[in-house]
Amino acid sequence: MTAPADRVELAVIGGARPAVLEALGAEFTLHHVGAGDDLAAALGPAAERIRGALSSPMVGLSAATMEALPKLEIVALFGVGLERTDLTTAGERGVVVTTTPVLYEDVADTAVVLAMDVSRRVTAGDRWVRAGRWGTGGPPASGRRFSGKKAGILGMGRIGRMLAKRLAAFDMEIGYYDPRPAPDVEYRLHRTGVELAEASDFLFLCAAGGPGQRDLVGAEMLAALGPEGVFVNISRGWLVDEQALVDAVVSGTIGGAGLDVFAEEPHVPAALREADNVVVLPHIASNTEETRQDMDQCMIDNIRSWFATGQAVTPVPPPG
Ligand code: 8YV
Repeated sequence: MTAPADRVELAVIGGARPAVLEALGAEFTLHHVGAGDDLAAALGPAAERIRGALSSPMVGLSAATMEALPKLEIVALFGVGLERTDLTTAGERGVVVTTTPVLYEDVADTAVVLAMDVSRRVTAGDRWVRAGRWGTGGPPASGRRFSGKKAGILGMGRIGRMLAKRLAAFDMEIGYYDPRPAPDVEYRLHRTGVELAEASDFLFLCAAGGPGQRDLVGAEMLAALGPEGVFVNISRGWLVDEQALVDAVVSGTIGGAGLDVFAEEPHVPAALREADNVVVLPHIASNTEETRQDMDQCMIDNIRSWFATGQAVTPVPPPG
């Protein structure tokens, strides 16, 4: 496709929602490339003209991708995760990275939904009814109470804080662990994640993915959570030792797990799919119509604003 000479050209890497493509497609020339594509080969000579890129946290923009786009000025991500976008290279090249910080409430809601679902056996009960088991034998298995229990939050960032507010409304006693303690919250700070898990009935992983971060939650922490404990992950799958989690739910080392994210999405280990004490979701914590529309608009506003005024709306500060 030849682009009108006066239009700014953008690369859409790994797709974008129709509303974003429609709004930005009316003002900019869009070049679509796949998430794993070699950009120089996929874009050809257009690579030299690309001034903006649209991507998502799970795809991101590596240093090599940025090198392939010499005129790149802005990367607009559809989401808040930064672990697959090289902020150091972006900073060095003067590339602005923007996110869509409009999704935290929905993610915090999803953490509550998952914790309640596992403990009160909502999805398990649904499966039981659909299987025609009601009235054909004994009663369904009992769940465990949610209200008034002890909640542990790993990572007291924006999502952690919103989750804590919600859990407080369920009369829960709230503790947290964060390597950077939050002086503005009144919840009890524990010295380690294991100590937090030991003191918790529900353990929520809310930490940011972070470059190089892996396996923050492992066998020791899960053992500390104990056979009545429920583990919830709305953060990133690779922050959990997934094999240790499989072992813990299958052996009854923990009571159950509610998981929105997995180490190698979209792969969900069969043992997690099959376990009756596990609820699995397809990474939808922020996926409500309202939030998706706000995310669309945020992405559109960032691109428009940057090319109209030289200022982005929700830029990420460069590291350091
Ligand atoms: C996804 C997320 O971005 O914001 C993030 O980092 O993981 C999610 O909100 C969203 O599902 C679109 O890919």
